[in-house]
Amino acid sequence: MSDVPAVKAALKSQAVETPSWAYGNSGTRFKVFAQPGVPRSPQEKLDDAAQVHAFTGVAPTVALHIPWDTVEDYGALAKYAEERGLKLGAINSNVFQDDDYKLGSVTHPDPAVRRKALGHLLECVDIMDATGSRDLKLWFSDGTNYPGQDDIAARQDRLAEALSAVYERLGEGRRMLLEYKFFEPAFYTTDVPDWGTAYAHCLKLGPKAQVCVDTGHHAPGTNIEFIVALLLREKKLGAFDFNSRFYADDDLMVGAADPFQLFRIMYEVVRGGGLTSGVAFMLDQCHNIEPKIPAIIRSVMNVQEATAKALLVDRDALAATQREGDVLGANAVLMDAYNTDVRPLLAEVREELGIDPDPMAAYRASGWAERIVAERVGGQQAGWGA
Ligand code: PSV
Ligand code: MN
Repeated sequence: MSDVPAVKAALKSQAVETPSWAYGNSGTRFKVFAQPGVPRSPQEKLDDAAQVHAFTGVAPTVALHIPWDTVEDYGALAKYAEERGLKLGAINSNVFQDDDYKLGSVTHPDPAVRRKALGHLLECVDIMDATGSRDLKLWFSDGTNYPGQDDIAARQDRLAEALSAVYERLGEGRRMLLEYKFFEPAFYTTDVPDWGTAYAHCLKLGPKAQVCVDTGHHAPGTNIEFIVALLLREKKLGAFDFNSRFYADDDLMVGAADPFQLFRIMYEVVRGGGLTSGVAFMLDQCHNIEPKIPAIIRSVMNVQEATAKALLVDRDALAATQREGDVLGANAVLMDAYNTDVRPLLAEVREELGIDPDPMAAYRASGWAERIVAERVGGQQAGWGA
């Protein structure tokens, strides 16, 4: 698409969902560095998310993580979000932080633990009903550390049973997104390690079940854009958890480690109709050493830049060179788009949206960072498990 008004319209309609947990403290297993001004409640996380939306114009929803964002009244939280121009997004379940889950959650050998895990997932569906969230995101840390520890195939049966119970409970217009990750915390087998496993379960479940591609959850060198193209073709790409990585699940800012990979992914999204088919573009990141709100603003901008470049690919020229078997010509068409400086175009898009063309500078000048440091004194800062 090189029709500039159409490119701009597509960029204005793209929405990037930010994760509540990225506003809280995070770290590695070695150290969590607390930052001043970090939210102490789900409401304060929404206050920060509202800033990201105000300065980017394209981040209107916030994903919740249960129990990290547990509140008494989810309807009231949704209203709180709405008053700030936001909506609550995907509900992320958590069946990995309880002592009972040492040997697994929905695939645990003990049916009592499986029941408990399923209970949590169903509670997350109740929460979706209260918040109006469309998506339930399921990530399972389930797996084993040693050969022989458990029956690999039996664990798949247990997984299928739990997924089907959740599927049955999903309301009209709701979706479940099954996320895969090849290892960690399990080191020998993981019960949903790859897109193929996630796809196989989603296919059996039905149209409300789709795959979530977390860009940090693959072995090094994996061709993620191929996975994206294939899942889109099969109508099974439900969402992205965007982040970037140098080594494993680093959860760094999307587009920071490998902007070219992000462009290649976004090209397949554009090519496969994923910009308009309901694919959720979510961030799943941890800002361990950098200030969180500007890091999230930067991440949203990185997604927009990759999307803009993908939209600028001259699809007709690409198709012609591909038909002719012109290997270098085809590659050049793609690289021309990638090498375009789209920042002026995005600045125009922002001006047309009525926001500052430079979100980073505008946020810096807003005084919000200083205000939260001054005001958020005392109480317990949010973080993993809080
Ligand atoms: C697992 O590593 C994961 O990517 C899942 O999406 C979790 O919900 C999230 O991280 C927690 O940060
Ligand atoms: Mn994720």
